[in-house]
Amino acid sequence: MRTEPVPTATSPRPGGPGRRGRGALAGLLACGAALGAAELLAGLIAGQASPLLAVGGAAIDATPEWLKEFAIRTFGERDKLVLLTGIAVVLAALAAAVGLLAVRRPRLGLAGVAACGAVGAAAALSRPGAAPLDALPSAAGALAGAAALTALISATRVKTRPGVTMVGVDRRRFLVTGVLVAAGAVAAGAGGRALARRSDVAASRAAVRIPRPAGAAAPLADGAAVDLPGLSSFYTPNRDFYRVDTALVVPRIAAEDWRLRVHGQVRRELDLDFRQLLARPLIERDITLSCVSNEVVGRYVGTARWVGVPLRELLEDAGVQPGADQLVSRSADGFTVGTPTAAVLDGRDAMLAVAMNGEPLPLTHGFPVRMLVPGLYGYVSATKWLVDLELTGFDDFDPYWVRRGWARQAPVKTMSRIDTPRPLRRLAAGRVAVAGVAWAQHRGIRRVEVRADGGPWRPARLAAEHSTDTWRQWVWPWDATPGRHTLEVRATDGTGATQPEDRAPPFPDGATGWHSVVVTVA
Ligand SMILES: Nc1nc2c(c(=O)[nH]1)N[C@H]1C(S)=C(S)[C@@H](COP(=O)(O)O)O[C@H]1N2
Ligand SMILES: [Mo]
Repeated sequence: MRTEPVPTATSPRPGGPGRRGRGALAGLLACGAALGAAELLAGLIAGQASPLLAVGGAAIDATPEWLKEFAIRTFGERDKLVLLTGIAVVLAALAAAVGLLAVRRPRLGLAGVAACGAVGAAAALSRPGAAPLDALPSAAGALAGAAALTALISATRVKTRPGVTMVGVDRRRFLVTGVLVAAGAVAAGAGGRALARRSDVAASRAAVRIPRPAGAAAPLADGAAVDLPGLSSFYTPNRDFYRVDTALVVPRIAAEDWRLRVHGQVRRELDLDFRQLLARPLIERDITLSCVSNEVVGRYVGTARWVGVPLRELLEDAGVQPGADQLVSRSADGFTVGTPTAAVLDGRDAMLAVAMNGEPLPLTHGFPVRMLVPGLYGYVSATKWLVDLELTGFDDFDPYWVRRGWARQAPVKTMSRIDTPRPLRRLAAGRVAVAGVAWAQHRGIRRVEVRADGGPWRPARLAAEHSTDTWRQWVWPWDATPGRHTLEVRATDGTGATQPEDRAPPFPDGATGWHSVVVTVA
């Protein structure tokens, strides 16, 4: 390409504003080229996460507890989008800085690119189950970034001809190079993502047939499910079921590729595939699952009909050795959970679930296999994308959240919630159905009481008890009089213990306190 110095007022001096702006732009474009090349390589060596997602995953694991709590509280289920946006902003600032540096000191600019590549490679290699090959996308990205940066920076360099003293930026060449780099980056990135989706787990899931459970769920008793506008339905549809996990990208494991290892302090190691798992007698159970991060007002709770393999029978086949008081379960993405072995063996319906509300587990809820132990918060019982069970001791291993200060033992705390009326609602005077749900999995709910304006507690009408492992809906008919009113609810569990009034945050073993709602009656 012919290069022509362009003497103009807007790009007058070497290193002037025109060059600096182009330097920053060159950095951003080179960063795009690097990411595009990295995505392409990540897609080619199928199954490996891109450096960008590896950095994101490492950032999630390294986030201090207070920040994580703040993020969950502030952004809810959008926390991952916020994290990715944050990474993009930091990366863009870094890229612009490298570009600016490269204008004056090209070698230092290239060193900056190499450093970014090294960070990407280190993050990729630090991910659970990483192989040396996982450094490749970062290396390819760094090479592409360096090449793009060199080409773009040389286009910002001043050209002089003998006898000509004009100085300036070679705009045309910069523009053409920039467009080529951007187009290449987008094409490579899109190609990489398409390749990554090639191994389609959705097809595997669609092909799964869950055999009829030998132990069908008890039919729903009359009056166990109340249908009332504003009240949570007894079964939570899968699309509405809360999702809480540390996975930036949902692990994608085809049922055909799934294997489970049961090992550690056992008499006999087990190794089974999905077909062998489904060949075991299945049970079908209605179980309410709740998250320790659920605030008093929270929605991180839901009830589903699950089908799975009784975990106790599996562990009995393996032969648990005395002293193995902790069952450590591992997810395909390296996440770990520690469950008291005693809780799994005490006769409750602990299971390896394969179906949720009549379909194979949704990918986001752990396809193909997840664990469930009624009565325990999710982080100590409900491992999704389960691939490994190890019998060990509580003294021998700290799982993911325990390492971050959460309690080792975390039975669900008794909780109740007013679903309707919604807070700050304006209501008409007269009969109002106050209604909600209460849960104390595996102990059951014996009583729910409601009061208005700190008056006497009144018993709510409870839906029939379906199982102690599920929540109970409740309704309280209230004669609303004009004015502003505070409604409060509290539940008493099957042991007779009443939900305490003291407000405590979720950390370290679950929130406590009464839910209250303020409404205005006209
Ligand atoms: N692999 C994996 N499993 C996991 C988690 C996780 O981060 N990774 N989070 C646990 C937590 S804290 C909860 S509350 C439940 C939530 O399950 P759900 O997303 O299906 O509602 O999953 C548990 N299982
Ligand atoms: Mo959780």
